[in-house]
Amino acid sequence: MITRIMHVDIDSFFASVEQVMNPDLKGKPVVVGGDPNGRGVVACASYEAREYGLKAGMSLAVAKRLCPHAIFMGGDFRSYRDASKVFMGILAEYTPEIESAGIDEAYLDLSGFEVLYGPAKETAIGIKRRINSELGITASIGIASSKVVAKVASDIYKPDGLVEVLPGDEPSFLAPLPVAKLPCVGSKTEVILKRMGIKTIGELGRLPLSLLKQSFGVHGEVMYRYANGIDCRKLALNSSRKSISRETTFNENTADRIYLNAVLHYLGEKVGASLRSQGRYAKCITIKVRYADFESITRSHTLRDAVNTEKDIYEVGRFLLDRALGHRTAPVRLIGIGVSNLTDGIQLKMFDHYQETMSRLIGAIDKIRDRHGFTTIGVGRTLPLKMASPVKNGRYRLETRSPLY
Ligand code: TTP
Ligand code: MG
Repeated sequence: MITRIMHVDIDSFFASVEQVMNPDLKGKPVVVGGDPNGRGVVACASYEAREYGLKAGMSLAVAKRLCPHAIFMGGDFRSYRDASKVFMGILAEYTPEIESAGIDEAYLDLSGFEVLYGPAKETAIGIKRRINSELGITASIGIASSKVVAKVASDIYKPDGLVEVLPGDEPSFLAPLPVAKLPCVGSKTEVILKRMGIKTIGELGRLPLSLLKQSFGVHGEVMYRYANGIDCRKLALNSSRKSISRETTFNENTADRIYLNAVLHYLGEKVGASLRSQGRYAKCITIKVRYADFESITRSHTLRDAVNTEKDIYEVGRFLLDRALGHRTAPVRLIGIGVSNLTDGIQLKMFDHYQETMSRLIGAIDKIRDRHGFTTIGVGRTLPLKMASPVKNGRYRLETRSPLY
């Protein structure tokens, strides 16, 4: 049986949803990320904005300089989540062999599918049409014999692209492309490779494995395999997100521990609510701190038992934050908290009335928040936020929320 993997990725997802919700924005440079006079970063730039050099991760201030007439907005995560559900629902109608790889992307395994349903490319055209008619946005699709090649293929003719790499053509397809197109090559690796004189994936694939291992450790081996189109990874079926996190960049750097704890607690509440809405629990809690000088640290702690209450998440987060900051009084630019190592349930300990009471209490809190807004109920620890941050749509308006990263 010939392996056929499809990678589907929506084009400029957040900005496209905004353009659908407000047709006046169609054809215009749109940036989702927040106030351009604030200190956040671009989460998504529409393709019209990309023509001016705007891209995800760029500071909003630079984005504004490059494209002063762009329309900047904070983002409406509920709508993005709803659009994502419709998108995943469409894909699920084609095959149950799906791995969701993020809010706007997924892999489908179509191996053996062609005999029943015709060529994979025809299926891809149908999927693109469905996404376009039901959501009003475009997606790009890559089809190949492995995940990595399908992912590269979906990316090279964005937006509205469709590329199929036929079996056996993988090395010649990859060879001329710049190394940065490989998902395992980040910006730092790209710089190192450039210094080594390596610009294309073909050149990378021809380097001796031993040299790559020596320079990049185990990662070097992955680079070697991917550059040669070798990727035996199976789809992680029905996997939803492997981690959930929230972070925020402050308007002004702060060293105020009480305020930092308040924000950490609030972000922990959001993470907990999201975890519970998926009926999941987490074993690993991670915090992230970025200082004013951009030095960033992350600290993690793995628990023996999985948790999902904000109290548990915050307590570990607070412990990690206290330990990370120590006696440092350096101002902080960003903090974040996340959970990973997720499970679908926990074993309730027998006669654990506390756990039972807590889960009932949290369930009631979730319902109140769903109905009346997130900020209607909270602990005293988040009071400093009540005083410092405006509330919009029942949520504190922190600077630059980043729901995914
Ligand atoms: P991507 O699929 O990486 O990007 P995209 O859909 O905006 O653009 P492309 O056409 O190149 O696929 O990410 C999906 C969404 O995830 C994106 O619209 C916004 C969000 N996101 C962030 O919040 N921060 C980030 O740094 C990135 C890369 C994405
Ligand atoms: Mg996308």
